[in-house]
Amino acid sequence: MTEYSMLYPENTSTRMAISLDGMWKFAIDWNEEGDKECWRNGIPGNDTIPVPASFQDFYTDKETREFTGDVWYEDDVVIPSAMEGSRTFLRFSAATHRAVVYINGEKAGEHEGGFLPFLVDISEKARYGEHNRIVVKVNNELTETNIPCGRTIRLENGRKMSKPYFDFYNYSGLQRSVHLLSIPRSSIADIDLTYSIDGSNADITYSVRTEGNGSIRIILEDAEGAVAAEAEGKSGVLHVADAHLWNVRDAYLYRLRILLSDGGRLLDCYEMEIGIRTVEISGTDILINGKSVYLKGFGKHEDSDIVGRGFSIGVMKRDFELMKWIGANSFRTSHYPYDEEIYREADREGFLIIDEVPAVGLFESLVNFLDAGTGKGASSFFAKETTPALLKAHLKAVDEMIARDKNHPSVIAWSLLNEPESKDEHSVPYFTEVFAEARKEDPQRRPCTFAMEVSSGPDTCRCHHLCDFIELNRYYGWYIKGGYEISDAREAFRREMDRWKEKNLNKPFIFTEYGADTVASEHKLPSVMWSQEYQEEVLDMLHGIFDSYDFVKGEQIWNFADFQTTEGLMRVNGNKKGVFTRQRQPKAAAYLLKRRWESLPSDYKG
Ligand code: GCB
Repeated sequence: MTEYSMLYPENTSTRMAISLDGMWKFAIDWNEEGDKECWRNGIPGNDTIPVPASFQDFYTDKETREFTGDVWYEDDVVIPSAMEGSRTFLRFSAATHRAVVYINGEKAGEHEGGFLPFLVDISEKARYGEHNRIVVKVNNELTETNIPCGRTIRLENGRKMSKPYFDFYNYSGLQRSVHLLSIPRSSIADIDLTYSIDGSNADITYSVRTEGNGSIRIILEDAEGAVAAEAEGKSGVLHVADAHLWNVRDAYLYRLRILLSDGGRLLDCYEMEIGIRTVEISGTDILINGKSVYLKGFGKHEDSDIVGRGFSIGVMKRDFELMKWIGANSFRTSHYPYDEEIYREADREGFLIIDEVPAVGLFESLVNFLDAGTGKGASSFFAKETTPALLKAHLKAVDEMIARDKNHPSVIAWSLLNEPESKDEHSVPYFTEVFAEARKEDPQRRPCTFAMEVSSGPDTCRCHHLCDFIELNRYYGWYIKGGYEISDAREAFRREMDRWKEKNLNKPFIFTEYGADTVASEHKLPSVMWSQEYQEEVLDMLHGIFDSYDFVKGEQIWNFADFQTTEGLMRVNGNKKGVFTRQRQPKAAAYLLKRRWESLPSDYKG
């Protein structure tokens, strides 16, 4: 449970949510003097920058793009007099990776963890009906005590540099929306929902957490606005006759209205859209509303030209249109929880989400994603001095992610780590705590899992017993035996899969990564690695293997689109495993996937 309410910022009859998105003042703290020079009272210079956005890709000099340290944002906000008397908050949908928030020169709050929201209570410090100076210090340094993991080094010229242990650019800043919130003193803080379906009827069991006084009434309205069920009390059951279920690529949303009143006086009202559906693992099946589903889709990134990892509503729309066009039904929020708007859109479009916490880079290697497969590097990432602090940050992110996302019908599972060290005995207690936390926090007890890289194999991984289904990231035909050796890649892959089969885990397997880097300009007949032809050959080879094991219940290719990474020998201005280019145009493989996914039934192998 988080210390503050994670409810999405809605305007209702009792609440105000005012967007502070737009141009903010911006300054980079080149000389690490911002604290000493009291920038909290006002930042120097007159540069301005859009919020939300990553700061990196607007500027034309490399020093700015690669800047590691503190960047400062400032906004002048008139806080309406009408907000006085209620509780007033600043809500940051994310600040990457840590932030300190000041109002009128006074510290109001701080938060660590770059991909989840936090509230800062400014009720007492705000000047109502007047101008207020909001200053935010955002720090983007990577450490081994926070997720995602990495290091910060110092170059000989004194500049700091980020060394991510992961394969995406360390974009940062205020990358998601900021809101000014006004919430009544007695208010609705949270709600838990669980579903059970019985024939054509459904029961929604609910439990509301409130602050202050009042009693609860709860009303469920169907998509036409007709009342479908009602109940009273902080916890109870809504009986829905002839329930219209939320289904894969066939969404149906009800509106839930929660009213907090005191003797007939309305104190607070909160509204949200929900979908009635169940999620369950049974043997090797993933069941949605009791029916088997085969996952088709992507590992994605929030990544696009110019705004970097900044949320772009236009890019979001395009991505969903492309996912519909290609016949996908799901995606993983690799490697961090995405902007809340993306989950709301998935709720509306009926996409299934594997929601991933930002636990990536938990492997002793500077280039984790490349060295991992070779087994290079020490094998005790979880037996370091930093481990207790890392675990604390990890558990906090799990709590915040589940608190934020638990009521989205689209979210069907929690992915609790990406490609961690899992062969070492020290992984076991660490993973056990993370899994226990997720299971404790989620009222719907969704399946929990983690994505395994190739050295976490059938005979080496010590943690897969914790998973409700298995996520495999496999690059046979690329990192393993690429090019003309692809026939050996196939044999090696088959041997691995046969070993998994022999283990008879009786759990579904999902391929959460597979693919090949492909430069959109390259065509070659016969193929070579990096050409569009080769991407198709790899996919054909891998799909053939997926199809021959009944317990494989899904394929999410890496990656939806080309994306930015740190520069280096293995990356051509970013990772090119996209099925679409970074500008969201199809490579040849997109047509291959479209043919395949449109022809596979939704309950394939069910
Ligand atoms: C992986 C990582 C992902 C990388 C990908 C790659 O295993 O999970 O973050 O981008 O491989 O392309 O190497």
